[in-house]
Amino acid sequence: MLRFLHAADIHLDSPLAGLAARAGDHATTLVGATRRAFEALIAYAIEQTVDFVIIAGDLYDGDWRDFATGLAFVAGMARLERANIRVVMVRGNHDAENQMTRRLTLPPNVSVFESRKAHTLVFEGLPVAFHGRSFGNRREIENLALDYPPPRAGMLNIGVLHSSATGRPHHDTYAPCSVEDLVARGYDYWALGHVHKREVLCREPWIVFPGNLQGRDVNETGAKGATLVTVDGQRIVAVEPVVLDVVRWARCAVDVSACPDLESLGEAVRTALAGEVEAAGDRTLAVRLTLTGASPIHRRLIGDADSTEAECAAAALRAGDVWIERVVVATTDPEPPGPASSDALGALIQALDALHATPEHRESLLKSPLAPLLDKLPLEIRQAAGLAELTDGVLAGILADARAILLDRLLDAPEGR
Ligand SMILES: [Mn+2]
Repeated sequence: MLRFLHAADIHLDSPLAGLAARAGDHATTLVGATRRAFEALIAYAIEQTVDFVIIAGDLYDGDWRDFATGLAFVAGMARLERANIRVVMVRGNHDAENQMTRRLTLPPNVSVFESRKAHTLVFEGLPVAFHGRSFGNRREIENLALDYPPPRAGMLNIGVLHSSATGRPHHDTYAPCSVEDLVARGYDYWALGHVHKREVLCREPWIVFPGNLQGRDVNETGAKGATLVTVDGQRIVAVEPVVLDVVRWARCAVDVSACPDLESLGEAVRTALAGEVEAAGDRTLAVRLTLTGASPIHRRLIGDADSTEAECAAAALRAGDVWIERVVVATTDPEPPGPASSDALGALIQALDALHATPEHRESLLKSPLAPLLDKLPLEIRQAAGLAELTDGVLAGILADARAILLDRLLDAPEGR
């Protein structure tokens, strides 16, 4: 019996997205999440006494700021060396050879594939042939799989490759290849990396993306970890996910239409989070919270965003070890005041409606002041806020929010709020 762990996309020491000052007590946990998940991988490998570990690229997130990240990796590798566990790895787009200016000597149990050409590694006493090739450049657009060496007879053949395969949403195309290209090499197992969501592309032979070790933003929800493979002779008998993340990302939508005030809304949020907290076990849960439904306090929720966020954060703290990454208020007004509700108010609402209904007004809003303001924002902030492109729908959303804020100030705000 032989057992190995297949991991990829560790992105060691990369910060989790959406971190802000308001992370408060959670900041340290969130900042250190990828490092702690890596340590969990090492601990698991030792505890399970696996024969070797494969890292299929993007071990690092990019060039190190200092040597601390590289030293953390060496520390993990040294622990595996003492446990007689071998490590075989390729570099991916994030840690391509030309991306990294700093170097550290790795312990002898660690082998990194060269980037010049696909080649085969074999080790004494291990009936396994590893075939692989690292990324030399960040942008590797060739189909690297085509040049992988033929399988070795009488051995378990494993291909290690960082690749977008046939293409996956939200992932740049690197070293693209088809499932057929991989099957045609005649290997027993393809240890892929790059795609952050776990996926088994094929079972005969096994072609596996283990997903990343630790989710890094709200698009990487659910359990994360590595894949444990069991081999009997030359036959793979089990391929199982192993959960190793220390922070779990989730999206949670809460219908707050039955909540007449912030207090009851907090209670609804706390209840809604209970299931996610349970699923996350003893990990920190990072949540994108979306409030939905026709809410009697819709205008208040938008008009006093600070109170809304703080109330949700308070509810989250009561639910467990939960950090709210963002609160999205997607509620609607159950009784929107009409244009005829009162003279002055009616005129204001008519003016607001006209802003969107009239093409000239829409045009002028888009040209200024919105577009120049948005141009000043970095693209990633615009994307995070859903403002990457200033479409008609986006403009309608901004105007609806502006309307709610104005009406909240005029109609609902108590003195001095
Ligand atoms: Mn990656």
